[in-house]
Amino acid sequence: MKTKFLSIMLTSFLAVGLFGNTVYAKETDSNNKKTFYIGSLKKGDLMLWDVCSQCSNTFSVMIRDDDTIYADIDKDTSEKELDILSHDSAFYEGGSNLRIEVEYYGSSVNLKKAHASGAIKNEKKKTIGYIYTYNLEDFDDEDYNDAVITLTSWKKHG
Ligand SMILES: [Ca+2]
Repeated sequence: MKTKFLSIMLTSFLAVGLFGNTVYAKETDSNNKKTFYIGSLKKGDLMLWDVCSQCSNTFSVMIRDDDTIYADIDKDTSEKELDILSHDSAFYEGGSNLRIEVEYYGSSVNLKKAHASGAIKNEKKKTIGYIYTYNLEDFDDEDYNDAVITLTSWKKHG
C-alpha cells in the first residue's frame, strides 16, 4: 500500500515536472517574420507602445510572452500614408520570453531592421525604465518606416 502511494506520488511529481511548466519553442524567424525579445522588464512594469506604418504591405504585430498576449495588431489595408495602428499600454505579467513578433502576410518580403534600445536614466544615472524601438524595411527604398514599433516601460507607481 505504501509502495503504491509512493509510486503514485512519484508519477504525479514526474507529470508535474514534465508538463507543469510548459516550455515553448522559440519562434523561428524567416524573411517575412521577425521576433524581437524584450529584456530587463520586471513583473508589474507598465509597458506603453506605439505601432505605425507607412507601407502598402499588410502585416501583424504581436506583443506577448509565453503566457499572455498584450497586443495583437493587424495592418490589413494597403494604406501607404502614416497609419497609426496602436497606441496602448499594459502591465507586464511576468511571463517568460517577452517579445514582439512581426509577421508580413506576403512571403516575398525580406525584412530588414534598424533599432535602438536602452535604459532610461535619471539625473543620478539611476535606471527608471527601458525603451525599445524597431524600424523595419520591407522593400529596397531604405526608409525603414514600413513598420515602426516603440515600446517604453517603467515601474508602476501610484
Ligand atoms: Ca520602405
